[in-house]
Amino acid sequence: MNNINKTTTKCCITIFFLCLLAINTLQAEDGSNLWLRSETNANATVSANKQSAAIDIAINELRTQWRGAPIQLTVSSAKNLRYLGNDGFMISGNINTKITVTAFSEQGLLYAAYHLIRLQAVGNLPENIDIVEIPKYQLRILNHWDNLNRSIERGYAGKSLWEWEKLPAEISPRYKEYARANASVGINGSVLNNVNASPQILSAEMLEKVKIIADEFRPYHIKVYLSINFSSPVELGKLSTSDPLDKDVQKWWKNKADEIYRLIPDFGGFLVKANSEGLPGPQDFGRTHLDGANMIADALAPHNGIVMWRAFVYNPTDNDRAKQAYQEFMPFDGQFRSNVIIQVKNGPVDFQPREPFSPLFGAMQKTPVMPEFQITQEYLGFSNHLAYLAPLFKECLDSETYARGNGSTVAAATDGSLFGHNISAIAGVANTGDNVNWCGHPFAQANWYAFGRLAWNHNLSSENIAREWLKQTFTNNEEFVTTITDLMLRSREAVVDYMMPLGLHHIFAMGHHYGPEPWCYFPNVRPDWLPPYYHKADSAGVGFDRTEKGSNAVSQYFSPLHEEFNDIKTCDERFLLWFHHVEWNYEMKSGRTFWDELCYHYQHGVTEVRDFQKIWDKVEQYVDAERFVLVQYKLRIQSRDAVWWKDACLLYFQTFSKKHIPYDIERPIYDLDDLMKIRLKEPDIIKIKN
Ligand code: GCW
Repeated sequence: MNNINKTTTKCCITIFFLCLLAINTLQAEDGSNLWLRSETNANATVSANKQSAAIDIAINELRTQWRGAPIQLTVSSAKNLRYLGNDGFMISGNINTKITVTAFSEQGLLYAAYHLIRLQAVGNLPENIDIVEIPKYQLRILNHWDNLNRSIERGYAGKSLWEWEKLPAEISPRYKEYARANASVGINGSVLNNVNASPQILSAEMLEKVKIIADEFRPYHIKVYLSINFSSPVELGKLSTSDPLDKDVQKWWKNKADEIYRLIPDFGGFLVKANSEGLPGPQDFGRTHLDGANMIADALAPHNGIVMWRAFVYNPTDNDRAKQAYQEFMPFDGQFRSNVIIQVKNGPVDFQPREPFSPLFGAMQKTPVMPEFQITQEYLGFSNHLAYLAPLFKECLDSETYARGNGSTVAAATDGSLFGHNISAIAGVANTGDNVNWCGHPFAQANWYAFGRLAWNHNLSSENIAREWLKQTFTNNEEFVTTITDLMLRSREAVVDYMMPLGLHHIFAMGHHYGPEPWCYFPNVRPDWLPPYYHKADSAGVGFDRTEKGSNAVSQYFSPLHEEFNDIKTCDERFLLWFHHVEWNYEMKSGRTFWDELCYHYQHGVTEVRDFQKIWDKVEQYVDAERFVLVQYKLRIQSRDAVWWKDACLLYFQTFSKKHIPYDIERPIYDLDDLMKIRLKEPDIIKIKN
């Protein structure tokens, strides 16, 4: 480059940066502070009637962030406060004169502190306060699919937060930051390791490390739980069997539980994935899930530990994967020990962008059942796509099961209110990693936040949660908040539309689940791991017939849902291909043929994301440059991916429908042959796209 050119280039760069500064004077933020960005020099007057680590945190948070009247924190064991439970609290008073916070236990005060700070940050504080808050679920738990080598199954935000290699000597400051973030939204439990569990997690060496993390979490009232491998007695204990009815095996688990509780007296319990996707379980010994769960429960019972036994089981030989969890678990209803909870994924198959709720909700009435949601976006574009998931979580929680007539929602069937169980719990598969912004995509933080808020109160609206999160995470500016709340509320539906609208499911690329592969077929692979099993496209139509004439999965739902889903005329069109094999010419409620409707949905998904790009660019003035650019960049990826999905699915299904794509829909820009050659590897997607 000659000198003149060099000078010109320098000038241009300087002008460019000056322009950038003029456009955006907000300080760059890396997202590491999550929604906890309040200023920290408020200097409030706060006192408490007791001292403890949790109360110290409550005091400190309020002292530094509360800008109002003096606050008195009181823990009281008065009988008339028992209804608050361990986590509830009362706040009363006047924000200009005096505020009193009362709770039955110290953690109630902790949650109250974060509640007040949140109300203040989002501008929702009335002058006279009179608040009673009691969480809907007792146990509000994150499940980490973190492996001991610090890789994360379905994790898209870096490596595991748990630095096993440095523990117990070195303690990352992020353990406390993580605990604080969780406590601030009411999460009170964390399963540290992957459900595909290594037996090594229960080794003496690992337990010493787990103890350190539990110690870090304790002041924030986050209990630690572990996923266990059912064959640990053989793998770790060197026994000859892991048969749950074997006396030595039972003793091994009891001893292991005793060992854990000696180190971690408030240890929460075990999460178990057994006889699922190749993992060992009681069925390997001719026993049942009931035998397995009860045996482990007996080991934990003396310490008040619980077993969360997953119902995510399916077997390639059955005719419909969606029916299997129900078939497997319903016969045991009422026979589990009182410290067993059955953990059920929100839908009958597997965390798809949209599924009907699992029929086990409402059907299992004599055993506590807990919903499991996936916060990490395995099936919703990893940390590349902006997909606000509160609407997905709520769609399930608000679904009417009709188990006891109207009002028997999934939430009511699982929060203890409908069937009167003593334990209630809810789990979310975490989307955290060691990325500086915790979740990869700045907006993925909203899903962690929303899970916590809904676990506390499933009656909150997706809109209000989005508004609170935006105000705390970005700015209170009303134009920004209104505009981006609207974008967030549309985002999950957009993903459904460009990936798998109208009840399509599991047409993802094999293995990593990023991108479309509805054509994916290998003769030697389990059919229920391949998309054609789910879409069943042929010259007549597309969709899985789960009606009474098909697999009869509809029969697992109560009336009138059973009949509603069974009849193509009454079936919610959002679930049409979930329950029906629909003819290409079938007339939809819109008056269009099914094929045309499918095309319009794919197009709508694409159009939405293009719109999100425009909307985001318009709010640039309200967002710091660092996060603005990152979101902008990710929306570009999402736009390209949306077109990829649309072209791949429409061109592929067109080979069956033999119909033209309506003329007002964007023409494909890719060739099916080229799309079918794409072979992404998970690490590449994350490397290239993050
Ligand atoms: O959806 C599947 C995932 C697996 C996961 C499994 C499960 C942890 O693809 O990665 O394994 O669900 O929930 O057990």
